[in-house]
Amino acid sequence: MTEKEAAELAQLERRAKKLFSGRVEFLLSAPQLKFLPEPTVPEIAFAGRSNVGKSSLLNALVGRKKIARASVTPGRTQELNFFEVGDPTLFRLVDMPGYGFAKAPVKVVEKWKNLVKTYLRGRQVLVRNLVLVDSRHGLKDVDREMMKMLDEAAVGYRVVMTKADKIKASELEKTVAAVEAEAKKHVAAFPHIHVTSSEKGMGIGELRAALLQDAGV
Ligand SMILES: Nc1nc2c(ncn2[C@@H]2O[C@H](COP(=O)(O)OP(=O)(O)OP(=O)(O)O)[C@@H](O)[C@H]2O)c(=O)[nH]1
Ligand SMILES: [Mg+2]
Repeated sequence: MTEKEAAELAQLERRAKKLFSGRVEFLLSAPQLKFLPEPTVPEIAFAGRSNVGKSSLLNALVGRKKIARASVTPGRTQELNFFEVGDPTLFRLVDMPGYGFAKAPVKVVEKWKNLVKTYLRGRQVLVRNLVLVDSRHGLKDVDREMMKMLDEAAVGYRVVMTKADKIKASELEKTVAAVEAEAKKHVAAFPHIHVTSSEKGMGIGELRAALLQDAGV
């Protein structure tokens, strides 16, 4: 990276931090497609297995502890939750229910799955997805399934490793390399893997800057 590029990146990160720490407001919770908000601004959605840290990441990005509800019980988030960023609103962050294991009846999980699938495939203002992967576990088959679906939906996505504070640096390196190699095989996946810890703030500034660019602001 040249000095000029580094300076530009630093400036982008500052702008992103300012925007994410400014107006962020919960807009609505959509338990069904008919409750989706008007598609007026770009949207960035958070996907990932139950308990991977989607809600926590959203909270870390906006620097507030409880804007999205996080919990130790997998299956906490059960609807599509929309958060507006900027004043006036420049884009939205969408916290989604997790896939894979969830402490909920099969029928209910099936309903979330369809909601998420239809949203991901058909939402015109959806500009980017984040696929969150637990640093301790790496990619699981349900993640691969989701990535395949996103490839087909042709919406670009960033793979974001979460809970990096919970694993040794040497182990983390191995897992990231393996995820990176697999991501290369997915047409809609960005080659760069984001490594984050919502707990420690690791990788959050860089991800904010990337999302700002994704949203085109
Ligand atoms: N140590 C550590 N714990 C984390 C981190 N991110 C999330 N957690 C914890 O992981 C648990 C699940 O986090 P959530 O953010 O609720 O996960 P989620 O993906 O939104 O879960 P669902 O809504 O159930 O799909 C909570 O106990 C969080 O405190 C992290 O970066 N580090
Ligand atoms: Mg959640």
